[in-house]
Amino acid sequence: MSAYRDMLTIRLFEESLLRCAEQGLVPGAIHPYTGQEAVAVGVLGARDPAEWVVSFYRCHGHALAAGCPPDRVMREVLGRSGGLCGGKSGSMHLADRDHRLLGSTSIVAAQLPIAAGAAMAARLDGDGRAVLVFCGDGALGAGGAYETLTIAAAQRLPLLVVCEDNGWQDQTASALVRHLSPVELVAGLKLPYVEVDGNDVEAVHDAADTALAACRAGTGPQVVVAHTYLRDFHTQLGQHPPPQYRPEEERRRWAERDPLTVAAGRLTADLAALHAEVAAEVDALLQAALDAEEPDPATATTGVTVTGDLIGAGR
Ligand SMILES: Cc1ncc(C[n+]2csc(CCOP(=O)(O)OP(=O)(O)O)c2C)c(N)n1
Repeated sequence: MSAYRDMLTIRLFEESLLRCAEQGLVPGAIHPYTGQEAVAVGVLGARDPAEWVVSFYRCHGHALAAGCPPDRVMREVLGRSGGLCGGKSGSMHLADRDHRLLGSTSIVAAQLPIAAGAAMAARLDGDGRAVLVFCGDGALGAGGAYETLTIAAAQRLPLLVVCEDNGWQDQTASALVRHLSPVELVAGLKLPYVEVDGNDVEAVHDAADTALAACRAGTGPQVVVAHTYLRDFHTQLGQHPPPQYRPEEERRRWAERDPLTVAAGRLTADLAALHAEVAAEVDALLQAALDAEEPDPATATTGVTVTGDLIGAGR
């Protein structure tokens, strides 16, 4: 029930932000996480909260599932004071030291070497903790991903790579542009991996739990390839992309396996009441964010140092 609630919170959070984007209320672009909620909630449900997480531009769901306060995430995305990073980072660059969200990056695959560095620090600290990093399927085709995975394997770094294979890379179907699937790629690098139904939160949780245990035990990097689907479009810049971007039949097929539908099938609780409750919560935090001031321009060049005193502080 708690996983269902967490996924529902992310879904309604993202849908309200999409409506805001349509009204021009979101500075810059947002990359929705609708449809992929079971990956963040399943994986981060298996994490030790002391373990660092690194994300990418599709990061709102990861931040919420990592325990970042939803009101502060909402304010950050809307560029308001009180946001996770003072309202100065925006949608693609969420970071929160209190909840061990090391950062999120707009540069495809750049999160991987950052996470490997954190995993190196964890290994040197000998604290038995893993580092978790999320990426899309397209990111695994980037040169930096290959280099990171090679070094992580050679150094046996405690790194869990969660590849969210949603079948698309921006507005291009992955099948049209990739030579190897994520699984073929990591298998070729001789990395231990598991494939999982990324719309089944329990299956994702179990896969991540096992992979994290292996990372912590010192067997080196592990990869979870989660097959999932993005319900909305790659990014939302304040207008609807043309409908021909995603085949209607494909969208319908995946909608039948929506992560909320899959999880609901196992529950007997009154989900209508829960929906109303979560919707009211999300409405309230959206309103509070919209009512908040924009950051004071005098603070534009001040910030929080997210690294340095954080990683490897115990050494
Ligand atoms: C280095 C770099 N190249 C290109 C882009 C533009 N870009 C943003 S998202 C994206 C597609 C990435 O697809 P994938 O890794 O599958 O993740 P998804 O967006 O599907 O979650 C591209 C090419 C970028 N942000 N960074």
